[in-house]
Amino acid sequence: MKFETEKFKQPKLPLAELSLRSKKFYEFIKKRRSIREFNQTPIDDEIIKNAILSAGSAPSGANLQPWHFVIIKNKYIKKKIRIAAENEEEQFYKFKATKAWLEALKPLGTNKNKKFLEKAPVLIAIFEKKFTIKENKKIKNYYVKESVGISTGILISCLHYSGLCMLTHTPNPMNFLNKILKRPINEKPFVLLVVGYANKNCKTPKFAAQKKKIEEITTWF
Ligand code: IYR
Repeated sequence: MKFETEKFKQPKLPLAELSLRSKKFYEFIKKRRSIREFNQTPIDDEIIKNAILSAGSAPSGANLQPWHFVIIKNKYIKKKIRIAAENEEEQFYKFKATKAWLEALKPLGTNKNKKFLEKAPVLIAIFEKKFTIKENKKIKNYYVKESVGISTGILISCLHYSGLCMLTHTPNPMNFLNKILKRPINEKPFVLLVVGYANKNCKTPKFAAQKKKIEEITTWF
């Protein structure tokens, strides 16, 4: 099969400049923290749009782009989401979580209360599409989790670069999001991203800043 191609030209910069860029990027990205205390300052739609465009530029299996993003600013919908999420979280903390899991969560101080779902100015529900429905036909997507995971990482990076804070929230199960947000059955909630600005009294656990050393996470040949 013939397909069209276009010339790709790699931008060229001096090594010193490239090296400095990598260092600057690391200095910037390591400051990201997951937060749970937001204020109500609104977010410019332009920032959200650019972040979604960035996420949509991610690599994906066969370039099938198996993702959908729902942006929620409406306070009634946020309230519905909070109520449904807190119901699931109550079950989780009371019955579903193993002792070991609750122990691992202790330093985060989390519980079933999810006030941030109403307080934060924007929620972004990210959906993964196992298949796409086109003209009544099912088209299978490939490497869906990998693709949506990479896309979400780019989304988080762009929002952080735009001066915003986030929480990657994953109430379990999340299928209530399909119902509230009227999404079709071929879409499965991946992450509920809570986005906004940190409340002035916002605190983060010190332990969250402790990242593994490079020796612990790499093997070089
Ligand atoms: N979804 C629950 C529990 C929870 C699980 C993990 I893994 C976390 O890193 C944080 C929380 C909640 O949001 O409270």
